[in-house]
Amino acid sequence: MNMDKHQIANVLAEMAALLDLKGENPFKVRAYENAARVLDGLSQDLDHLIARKQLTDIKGIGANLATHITELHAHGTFDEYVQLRRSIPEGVVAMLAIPGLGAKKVGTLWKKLKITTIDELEKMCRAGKIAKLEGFGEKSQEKILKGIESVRRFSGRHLVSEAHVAAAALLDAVKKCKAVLRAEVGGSVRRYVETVGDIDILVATKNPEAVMDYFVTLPDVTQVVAKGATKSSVVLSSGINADLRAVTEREFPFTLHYFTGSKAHNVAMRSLAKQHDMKLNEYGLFKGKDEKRIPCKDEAAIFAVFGLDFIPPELREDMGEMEAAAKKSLPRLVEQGDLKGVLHAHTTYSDGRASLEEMAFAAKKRGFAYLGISDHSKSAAYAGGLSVEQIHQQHREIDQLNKKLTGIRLLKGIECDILADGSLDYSDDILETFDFVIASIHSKFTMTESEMTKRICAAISNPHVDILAHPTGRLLLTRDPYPVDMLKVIQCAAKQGVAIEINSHPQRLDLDWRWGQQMMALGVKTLISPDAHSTDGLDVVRFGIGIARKGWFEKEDVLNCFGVDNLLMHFQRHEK
Ligand code: DGT
Ligand code: CA
Ligand code: CA
Ligand code: ZN
Repeated sequence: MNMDKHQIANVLAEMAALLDLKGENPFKVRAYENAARVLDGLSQDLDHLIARKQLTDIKGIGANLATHITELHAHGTFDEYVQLRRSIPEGVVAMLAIPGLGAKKVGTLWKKLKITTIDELEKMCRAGKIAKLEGFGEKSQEKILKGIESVRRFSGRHLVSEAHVAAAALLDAVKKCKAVLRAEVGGSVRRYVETVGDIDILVATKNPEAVMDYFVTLPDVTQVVAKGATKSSVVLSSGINADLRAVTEREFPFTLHYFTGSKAHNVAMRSLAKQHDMKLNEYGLFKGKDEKRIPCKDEAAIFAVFGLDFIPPELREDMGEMEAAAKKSLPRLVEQGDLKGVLHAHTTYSDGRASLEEMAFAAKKRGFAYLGISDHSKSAAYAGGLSVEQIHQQHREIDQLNKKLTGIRLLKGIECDILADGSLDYSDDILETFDFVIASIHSKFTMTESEMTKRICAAISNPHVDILAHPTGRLLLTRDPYPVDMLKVIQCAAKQGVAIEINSHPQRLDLDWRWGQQMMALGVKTLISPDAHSTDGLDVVRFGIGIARKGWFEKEDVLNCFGVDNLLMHFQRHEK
C-alpha cells in the first residue's frame, strides 16, 4: 500500500508516542516527532524527493528516518514499527487515545500497575488506585475517567474528511464491478455531516449476488461483518464500516433517497406522501388503495411529484428544507469556485511552517486572488505569538512582497487571543494597523456558559475585531465545545457587524452548521477559513465548503467570496 506524506507522518508520530511510552531515549522520540511535523508541512513533492533520494536534504531527516519514510511510502509499514507494535499490548496502545493521558503516563500505568486495557484502567480509577500512584493524584484520576468516557462516546465515529476519502475510493472500486449499473454514496457522508458513523453505498444491478461477492472481496475490506443476498456490511482498512445495498434500477432513486436520509427528512417526506394519498419507502412511490407504482427516474423526479424543487443532500435535515423547496426558495449554495481568496493563515512568524512568500505562492497556485495572513498574538507564547516589533516587521515584509508579487495580494491580519476577561491581546493603536482582526479563544476553556458568553461578546464589541474564529473551540471526536450561548454570541455579532468564521480544519469544522440559518436571518456573515499552518493547509477549505453548504450559506453571505476591494471596504466600514 502506498502512503502519502500525511499518512507517513501519522505513523512516525505514533512511533514517537510508542517509543516514549516504552521510556526510550528522549532524543530518539523527539527525532520521530520532528520528522512527523516536517512531513506534514512539506511543501515539496514527496514522490520526487524519494525518487531522487533527496530526503536527507531536509532538515531533521537523517539517513535512518529517510529509510523508514521510503519504506512507508512503498509498503505502508517498516520492520522497527512492526516490532515496536508487537511489543506493546493493543489495549495499552488504545490508552494513548485517552485525552490528557500522555505516552509517559500510559507507560507508567502499564509497567507499574500492569494495566493493559481501558476497562482495567477504569476499574483502577474507580477504586482510587490511580490517585495514589506517584505523579498522578486525585485530579489526574478524575481527568482520566472523564477521558475514558469521551473515548467511549466518540468511538465508532469518524471525521467527515476521512470518511469522504474512504467513500470516494470505495465508490470508484464498486463502479468497476461489471454487474453494477449505477452506484452512489448515501447516508451522512452524502449529507456532509461533520462526523460519520458508517459509509452507505447504494447500487443498481440485475445481479445482486455478483455485486455482493465482488464487494466483500475488495482489497480495502479487512473484515466482513455480514453478507446477504442484497445487503452486506464490511470494515475497511481505515477502520470505517461500510454498508452496501443492491436494488433494481427501478428502485434505485427511492433507495438512494431513503438511505441518504436523514431519518427526520425521510419522516417529513413520508408524511407529505401520505397527504397526497401515496406511500413512499426505500423501494418506490405508490398511489392509492391499489398501490399503483409511480415511476421516477431520479431523485429530482421524486421531489417533483410533490411540487418540490430538488433538495441538495446537505440540506436534508428537516430544518426547513421542505417548506423552502415547496416555495421554490431553496438557497443557491456556495461552491468552491465562488471563493475569491482566503483569510486566516499562519506563517513562520508564529507557528506556521511556511514563509510569507511560500504561503503567497501556494495561495496563488490554488487560484486565490488574496491571502489574509493572521499569525498568533503575543499571549499565545506556545504558538510563537507576535511581539509588536514582529508585527511591524511582518507588515514591512508584506508591503515588499505585495510590490513584487503578481496575481496574489497579501492582507495584513492577526489572530488575536481573547484574554480571560474578554479584552484583546494588543492595544487599540496596534489593532488599528491591520487590514482585519480575527479574535479567538485559545486558553481558559473552563468557564461557566454565562462567563464565556460575556467574554466573547466583550471581545467582539471592540470595533477593531472583524471576525470571530472557531467560536466553540471544539475538536471533533476529542474535545467538546466550551459552554457558550451561541445565540447570544450571534446576536452580539449582528449588532457589532462581526463575521463568524467556518474554520475548515477537519477536526474543528467550527461554526456548527446548525447555526447557519439563524446567522443569515440576523445578517451575520461568515468566512470559509483554512486556518492554514502550512501550504497544504490551504486545501482544507473544501471541507469548510461542505459545512457552509450544510449551513444554507450562499456566496453573498461568505466574505471570502467578495473581491479584495469589496472585502477591504467591508472591514473599513465596519470599523467606523
Ligand atoms: P451515521 O451513519 O450514523 O453517520 O448516519 P446516517 O444518516 O448515515 O445513518 P445510517 O447509516 O444509520 O442510515 C442511513 C440512512 O438510512 C439514514 O440517514 C436514514 C435511513 N434510515 C436508516 N434507518 C432508518 C429508519 O429506521 N427510519 C427512517 N425513516 N430512515 C432510516
Ligand atoms: Ca451511515
Ligand atoms: Ca449505515
Ligand atoms: Zn489560527
